[in-house]
Order: sequence, then C-alpha cells, then structure tokens
Amino acid sequence: MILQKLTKRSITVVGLSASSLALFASSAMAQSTVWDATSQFSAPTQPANWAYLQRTGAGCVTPGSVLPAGYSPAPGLVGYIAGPIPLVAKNTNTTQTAFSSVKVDAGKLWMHPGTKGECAVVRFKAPSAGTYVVEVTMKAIDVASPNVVRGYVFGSNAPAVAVGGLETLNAGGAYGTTKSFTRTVSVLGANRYIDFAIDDGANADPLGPFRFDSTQVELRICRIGGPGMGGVMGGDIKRCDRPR
Ligand SMILES: [Ca+2]
Repeated sequence: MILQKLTKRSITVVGLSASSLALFASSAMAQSTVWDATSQFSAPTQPANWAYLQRTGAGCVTPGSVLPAGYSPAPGLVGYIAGPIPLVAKNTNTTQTAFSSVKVDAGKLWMHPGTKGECAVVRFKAPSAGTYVVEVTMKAIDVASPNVVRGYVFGSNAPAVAVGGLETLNAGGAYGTTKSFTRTVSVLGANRYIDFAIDDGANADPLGPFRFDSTQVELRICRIGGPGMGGVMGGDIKRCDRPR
C-alpha cells in the first residue's frame, strides 16, 4: 500500500515543470516560518491559517464540519464546540484555570473528542505546496481519571484522500502525562490542509470512551522544503528548530 502510494507520488513529481522545481528549490533555502496553533488561536472568529473542526469515522478518516464558536466553560476559556463535545479551545488567562475536573495550563490550547466518536480537529491551511514538519505535544489534563486518546496527522493531497500517522496517549495517561511526536507532511498543491485530530481512544468505559479525554495540545508547523512525494511520513525525523 505504501509502496504503491510512493510510486504514484513519484510520477507526480516527475511531471512538474523545470520552472516549478526551481521555484521549490529556491523556497527550500528560505528561513522557515513556524506556525503555532496556540499563539495563533482565535475565537470567536476562525483565523486565516487555521480552522477548528470535527472528523468522523474510525481513525478520524472522514473530514467533517466546522465547530461553532461560543464555548466558554469558565472565564478566560474560549473556543469552539459542537453539541456537548467535541471541542477545541484555549485558556487565555495567565494562570492555570480549572473547570469541572479539568485543569488547563496558562495560555494553552486543549481539545476533547465527541460523545459519538467525533474527533476534535485543529486544521492548518498550508499556504503553498511543500514539505511541512508537524510537531505535537499532548498532555492529559483531567484530574479525575487517566486520559485515553489517539492523535492523528492528516494531509489533504489530491484527490483529498487523507493519509495519516498515529500516536497514542493512553495506558497510565494520568493527569500530567505528556506524549510528543513529529510527522513530516508533503503537500502537493496550494490551499490544502494538514489536520491534527484526536479521537476517544475507543477504551472500555461503561459510560463511554470519551470520558476524561481533555487533552492539552501544543502544535507547531513549519515548511522545510519542496513538496516531495506527497503524504505523511514517519515520526521524529525532523523538527522545526533543528538546523538543516
Ligand atoms: Ca478515551
């Protein structure tokens, strides 16, 4: 499956014009811009480079609708939510802020999957074709019980079929547990997206696998070069702040 995909993408790259390749090479030498989902978070208006949505299906494979604004469970906590959950929100306070059994660190973003298997999504709108590094740190922030979620990275390469990577935050994910990973995403055209999604972990819980799944998220994305072969590649190969 992977080999077939790589072969197909290789054909796409070979088909690029010489001028396109020269442009990509030139761009690759430029200083990397880092897009930070936390510092660039905006509510109640979705910002230019980001969007907050849900995805559905096992493994969050199906892109879904934009989350409506208006979520604010405590002063300074603002964001987007559909129904009771899923949600994407930020603590805009300068101190850790608690609500229910959740503690959100100062200035941080957090996400929660839905009650019916909906995945919470932070979407980066890639401004141009290229190879992007996606850096993720997830932290369990519900003090009542261990968090069990799974994180996914998707790219929207033509024909908009998502391919994703997977990391799991579970198995003893008590409050404060963190998990970090990176993915390299090759975006083959302009105006495509890179999604970071979390699901409910499908863990056994008599009241539903979505319980205690509040997850603080740090998400940074930078462009490191030309578009490569498309798709999402393995983890922990590159980081935005590593010289190259
Ligand atoms: Ca769960």
